[in-house]
Amino acid sequence: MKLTGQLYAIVDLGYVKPESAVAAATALLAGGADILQLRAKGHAEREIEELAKRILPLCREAGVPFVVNDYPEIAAQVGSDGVHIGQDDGSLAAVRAIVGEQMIVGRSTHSPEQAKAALEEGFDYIGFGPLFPTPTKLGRPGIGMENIPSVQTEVGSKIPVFCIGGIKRANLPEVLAAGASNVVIVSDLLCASEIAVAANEAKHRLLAIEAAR
Ligand code: TZP
Ligand code: MG
Repeated sequence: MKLTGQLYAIVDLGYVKPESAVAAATALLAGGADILQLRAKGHAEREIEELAKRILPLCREAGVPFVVNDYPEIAAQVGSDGVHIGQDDGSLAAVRAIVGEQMIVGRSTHSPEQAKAALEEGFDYIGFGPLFPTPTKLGRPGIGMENIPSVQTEVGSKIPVFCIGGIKRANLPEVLAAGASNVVIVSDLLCASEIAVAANEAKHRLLAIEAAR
């Protein structure tokens, strides 16, 4: 499965209770998320695996790639389309040894140097950020938007670059004007009163801005 589309949404158990995770996934998909990730920091692996097994068929039905954050073993076990790892989560080769050659493997990057290194190592896509400080990723400073154009040119011409961190429906115009084309939006969607409506607004805003370029 290939990663296409501009809106990468995350079911993050920092915002959604485990018992609401499937409903949140359903709503994000209904709203038009192009990629869906399950992110569950500090939860038991068994619980994450159970949720992943329930969310995977929803993504399959929607034709949307499903990505598991942080746990290559769980990704391999449930047969997700992708796995996402951070800077401290080891090499691509170590992940490939667990998930095989077919799975999409993404890397979080926090600087242009890390972005280029991830491309050279062979990752299938990157997250680039946090652009702005965000409660979803506490303790990480915002890196700003000034390096988006160079990362788009040098990395984004080869693999998808998803800008992340503090991105909301309201600031999509400025983030895309700064050069981004694909984004991850977490709290702005999950904290909305209607997750599906919020995701749909984000999706349409992205498509409209892209179409007007
Ligand atoms: N990695 C960098 S910023 C971030 C992650 C997982 C969180 C983004 O969440 P939000 O709520 O969209 O700022
Ligand atoms: Mg991680």
